[in-house]
Amino acid sequence: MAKLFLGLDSSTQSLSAVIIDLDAGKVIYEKSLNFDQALPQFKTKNGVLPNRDPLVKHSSPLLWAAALDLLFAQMKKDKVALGKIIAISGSGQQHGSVYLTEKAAEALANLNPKKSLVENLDGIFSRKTSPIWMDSSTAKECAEIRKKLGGIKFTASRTGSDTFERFTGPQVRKFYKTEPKAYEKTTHIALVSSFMASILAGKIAPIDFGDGAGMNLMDIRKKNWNHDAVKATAPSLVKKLPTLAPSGHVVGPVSPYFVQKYGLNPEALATVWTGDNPASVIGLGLVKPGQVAISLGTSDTFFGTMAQAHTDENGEGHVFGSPTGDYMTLICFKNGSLAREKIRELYKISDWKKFGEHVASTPSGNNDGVLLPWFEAEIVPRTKPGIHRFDLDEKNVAANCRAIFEAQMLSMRLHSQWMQVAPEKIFVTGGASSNPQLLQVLADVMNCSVLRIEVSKSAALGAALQAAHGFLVHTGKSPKWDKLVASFTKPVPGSEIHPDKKAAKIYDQLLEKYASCESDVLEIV
Ligand code: XUL
Repeated sequence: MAKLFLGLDSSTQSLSAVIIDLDAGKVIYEKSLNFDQALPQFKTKNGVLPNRDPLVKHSSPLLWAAALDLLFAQMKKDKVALGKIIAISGSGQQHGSVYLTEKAAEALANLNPKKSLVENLDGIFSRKTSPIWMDSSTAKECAEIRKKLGGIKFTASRTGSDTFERFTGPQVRKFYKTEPKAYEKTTHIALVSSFMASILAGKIAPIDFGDGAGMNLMDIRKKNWNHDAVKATAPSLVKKLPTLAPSGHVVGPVSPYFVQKYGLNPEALATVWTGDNPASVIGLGLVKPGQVAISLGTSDTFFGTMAQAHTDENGEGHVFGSPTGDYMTLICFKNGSLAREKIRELYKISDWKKFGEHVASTPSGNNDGVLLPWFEAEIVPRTKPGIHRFDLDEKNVAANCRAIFEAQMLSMRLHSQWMQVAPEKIFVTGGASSNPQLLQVLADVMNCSVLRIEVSKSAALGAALQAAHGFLVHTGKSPKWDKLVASFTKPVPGSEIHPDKKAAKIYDQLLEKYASCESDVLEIV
């Protein structure tokens, strides 16, 4: 019998499902359900509830529950062999938090299949809405917690990251300060991931080491709740937090609700979920320390797997637990395609092919020209918007095309050094990864071969693989992650680009100039 595993990804705008047949090494089903379109009664826009304060971004936990019902109904309608699913895991948008009362455990244990999940769960929340990762209303709380923990370096070295406005701890602190009564009534605080896992398991599920690291509450090395961080956040908090566990760990059989309503096997296992980024790391095949992926999207993201928890003393990058038991880093550069598109517009370049031709027509190192392309306020390095040129003629179209991408890659190299990881190969994904001229610059700056991967729904795929891994461990096997992911995460054939050794030397030197330009500008602004 085919061994099927279901991975779900509850992201900002949608809930997705990926089902894999493990022995066949194939994805057999994929589906996504867009929240705004499928559930308009919740009145979200791009998955977010309207709010007068632009810094406040909340969503509704009942929306996520309703989406789970709808997606299972859709799978049933699509005649998916739900009875053959052996284990389910998932991933959630990171940092978002759900606040439950003492009624929650009982409601979860007694889900009535004659009613919807919304009807079953309405009334278990001490806070109707959930702050999500897009929220940036907790600057004050971040400063308060960071101060109590001894500053950026100590906060990062204990919890994996400096305090960030979207991280759960500062959000919990704000809730405690602004709604103390509702905070007191809260018996359980869940993440999006552990909330969804709790519904499937019919009991309060643990938080995993991947998503737990996005809270500013977990000790990144010991993988338990950090006493000082918890104390700095809110009173009586430790009682409200669930246990921590490895992702994919079996919570129990799925709730009878899903068996009776949708035909899941009563022996199917519900496992611990993780965050969408840790799940993507698996879905992209980064299961060995030293493996790195760069996603060239709206923002550019640098993901890497590492064996030791090195943290960033400047507090720009994050360290989370990886579902493999190693660590992963996430460094997010806000001015990704956003900035590349601005240059394209500015110089009236018709398309990306032409942009690539401009890059190829200029020499590596751009005759020492450097551009700092912060069209938007940047996260890494933290700075205000500003465009700065050094030895670079503003009127030279081709040189500016090369300069922006060289700067972005040099910045990635510079700001990922704290990881102490020398990648053997870099996997690239995202829109701009189809541009060979840009990939050559990437390979040369990093002095490393580059391979393209095209995985859609990498988080849900990672979650399905996590379900398979969790099941195998549960049944006494010792599955190897690299074997498990191999047939699901193959790079695009023939896409490997090797670094040009001469160009790589030029970039070793340009990196020094880039770093000094950056620090000069950061001192002034
Ligand atoms: C990561 C982060 C986002 C969300 C998106 O720190 O905030 O990537 O996980 O869902």
